[in-house]
This record gives sequence, C-alpha cells and structure tokens, in this order.
Amino acid sequence: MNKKLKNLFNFTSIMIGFLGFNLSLEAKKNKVESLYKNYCLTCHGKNLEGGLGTALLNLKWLDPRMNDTFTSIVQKGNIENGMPAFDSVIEKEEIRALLVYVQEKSTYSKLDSEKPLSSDASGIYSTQHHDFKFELLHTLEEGIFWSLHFLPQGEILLTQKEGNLFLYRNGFMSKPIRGPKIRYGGQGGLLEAAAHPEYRENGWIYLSYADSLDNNRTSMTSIVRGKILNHRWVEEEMIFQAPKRFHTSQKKHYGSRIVFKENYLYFSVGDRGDASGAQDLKKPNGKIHRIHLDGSIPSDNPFIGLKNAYPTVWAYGVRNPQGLVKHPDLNEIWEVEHGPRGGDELNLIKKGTNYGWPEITYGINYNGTPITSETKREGMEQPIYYWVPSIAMCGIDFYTGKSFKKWKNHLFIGALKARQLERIQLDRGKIIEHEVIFKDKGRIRDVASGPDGNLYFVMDSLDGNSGASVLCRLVPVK
Ligand SMILES: [Ca+2]
Ligand SMILES: [Ca+2]
Repeated sequence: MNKKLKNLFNFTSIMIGFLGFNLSLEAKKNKVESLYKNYCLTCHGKNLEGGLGTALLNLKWLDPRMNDTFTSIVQKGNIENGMPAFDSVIEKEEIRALLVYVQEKSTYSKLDSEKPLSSDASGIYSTQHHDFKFELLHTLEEGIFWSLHFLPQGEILLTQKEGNLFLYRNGFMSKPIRGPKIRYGGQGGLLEAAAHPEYRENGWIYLSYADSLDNNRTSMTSIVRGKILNHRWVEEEMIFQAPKRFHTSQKKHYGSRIVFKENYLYFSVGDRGDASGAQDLKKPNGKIHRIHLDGSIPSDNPFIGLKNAYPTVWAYGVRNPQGLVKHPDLNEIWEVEHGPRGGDELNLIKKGTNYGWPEITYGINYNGTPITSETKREGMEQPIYYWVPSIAMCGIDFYTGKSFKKWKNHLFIGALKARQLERIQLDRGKIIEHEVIFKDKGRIRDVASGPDGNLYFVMDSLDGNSGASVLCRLVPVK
C-alpha cells in the first residue's frame, strides 16, 4: 500500500471507529418513555397512578430538595415497599430524565383537575389581588406581532416578525413600516424593538433581528439602530453584528431582547442550536452581551483580558433568553430562558457569571433522552426558579403603573406553549408569590407595563386557534 492510501485507510478506520463509538453512546441513551415502560410501569401504573408501588403523581417531586431523594430511591430501592435497586440498570442521567417525566405528569394531572382561568359572564377575571377585564385593541390581518415597546409620549412601537414596524396610538394602528433586511423563517425575523433612553432628543430606535450575510443561507442575531421619519425607517446604523463564522443555518434560539441600563445596552443571544457554544467564551452565542449605545465595546467588560474571548460578553451559559428586563427600582437585570423539555429558567444576570447551559439543566431532550444528570455545579449559577414542564416563556416586564396597586414591581411573564400570563413577586432575589393570571388564549410574545396603568401584551391569536396576531391589554375593574 502506498503511503497516501495507507494514510487514507488509517483515517477512515479512525472515523469508522469514532462513528461506531458515537453510535453505541447514542444507542445507550434511552428515551424516558421506554425507561418508564421497562422498569416502572408494572408497579407504578401506566399513568403513574400507582398499584403494587406508590402513586408517582405528586407535586412534591417538583421541589428541588426532593431531587436527591428520588435518585437515591431509584438507585438503592426501597426495601420496605418491595422496590428493588436499579443502580445497575438505569444510568444516573436516565434517573434524572425519569424525574422530569414524573414532574411533567404530576403537573399535567394537577392542571387537568383545575378549572381553567376564565372570566365570568360579564368578562371579569378574578385573581388574588386584582380583578380585571381583557381588552382587544388591534388584530393584525397577517403575520405575527413579536414585541411591543412604549415610546415616551405613550405611543406603542411594535415589531412584526415578518419584518415590519408599526406605531399604535389611541385606537389607531399605523401602516406597516419596512424595517431592516431580515432572514425570515423558523424562529427568525424582525424581533425586539426598544427606544434609546434619550429618545425624545435623538429619536434612536434599536432593533434586533435575524441577519444574514450570505443571501439567507445562514444567520445570526444582529442589532441596528435607526429612526422613523415620515413613516419610513431611515439612518440605519449597525450596532452589533457577529463575524460570518458565527452565523449558522439553524433558524432557532436567537434570544434578542434589549435592555438599557446606566447608558449601556444589554442584549441576549440564544445558543443558535449550538449548545456547547454557550460555554465557549470565544463565541457570541448563548450569551448576554453589553455594549455602549453606539455599539462600541466597554473596556471593563468581564472577559476583555481573556485571550480570544468575545469582547462583548457580559454573562454566559444561557440557552434561549427570550425575556430580559431591568428592575424598575433596583439596579438588576432579570432574564427568562426556554429550557429544552423542562428546565425553563428565571435568572438574575450578574457580570461574568456562568448560567450553566448545557452542563447543568433541569430539563431533558425533546425526544425524551437525558442531557445530563447534573443540575448544579460549583462555579455555575442556579436559576432563581425553574419550570417543569416547560411553559416556553417569551417577553417579560415589571409592572410600574398605578392602577393595579398590589402588582407594583411584580414581574409578568408571557408564555408561548402554556399560553398563559404569570405574575411573580420577588423580594430580595426570592419568589414570594407566583400566580397564573389568565391562560388558554393565544401564545403571548411580549408584555409591557403601560404609562396609563394598564398591562399590555401581544399574542399570536385570541383563542389559540386562529392565526391572527393581536395587541391587547388588561384593564382594572374598580
Ligand atoms: Ca418589549
Ligand atoms: Ca441555567
């Protein structure tokens, strides 16, 4: 064999060996549904209702303090109840997946037994602190409202995922204003809009979107600023654009929310389908970034001194952060991110901090295979709260109005998959109240506390069925 052929032969065998190794690893990853069927169903029942073994439908399994108890019972068994030890047949990460399965089923069973949160005959919703009415302000003929943002004079700036901007005031919706050139498709399009803190003086509007440098083959989250003059998007300037090598054909996990704090601009970029990239400080995906308002890079960003680190990174290890907001009184930035299957998170974003994705997570893969058995690790920040099953949260805002007095500074979280609006009261970084205030309408994309005291949001539809995107608000009932 000549040398060239021999090298090729060796390389091919290595590749086959490598692939074979990967395949065997892949084959070992059992889906949680088949794990449950093979090892648990006989005793715990088809629907986790119990039988020979105890019923597993129990909300106690959602308590993070029960994680180790669950693992230990499955590994070592429970002699008193006649349960054998499974440590030789079920991997630790598979036990983790089984726990997520039990958490999902327990939550769904509780939801099934509850009355839906709907209004009374006169259209009034009753919640813990306030009663409110739901008002529809505008229905979009076509497409999806992705975000809304209040301009200083009370006008609402909206983005449409398909690439347009709209302005709404006093019952009147403007004609579409064409924004920057986008790569539309999947989760990508025109995304967040936010106004400069001195918008009244300078008119700058910042937009994030799925941006392509190669005729829509690949894309990445970019940010531009520009102005709306005479009903046109003008004076566009690039504020953040990652080099071409960081663009990907994937059409998901753009992140993209924008927050202004102390004359800095913070924004989120999802992992773009490259989970391990979220841990790689050389890459811009899976990060929270911080830049000056003109797009230049602050010299005190946390990884500036680190060789080859992406200079705008402020925090890392995030998956798909579709909610980012500044606390109205405290100097804090709050984030929500989509987990995979389970493990959506609420995080308090701090300088230079690693939020763990995908090394630690409370979720599993969509197909039911485990990701990891680890939910915590030294040097990685824990979420303030996590959701199993996933609700797929999107836009968030703190309520700062005067009409709903007992909601002052409460965080409102819109959800896509769960089609609900959640209220969370935080006190010194801890959740002290948590309530779903309505559900079973459409997928909620963004929420904003209005200057008139009402709570505004955009949804993909009114009832979860029709495709028309809507702008709505919650109005207090005295
Ligand atoms: Ca917004
Ligand atoms: Ca995390």
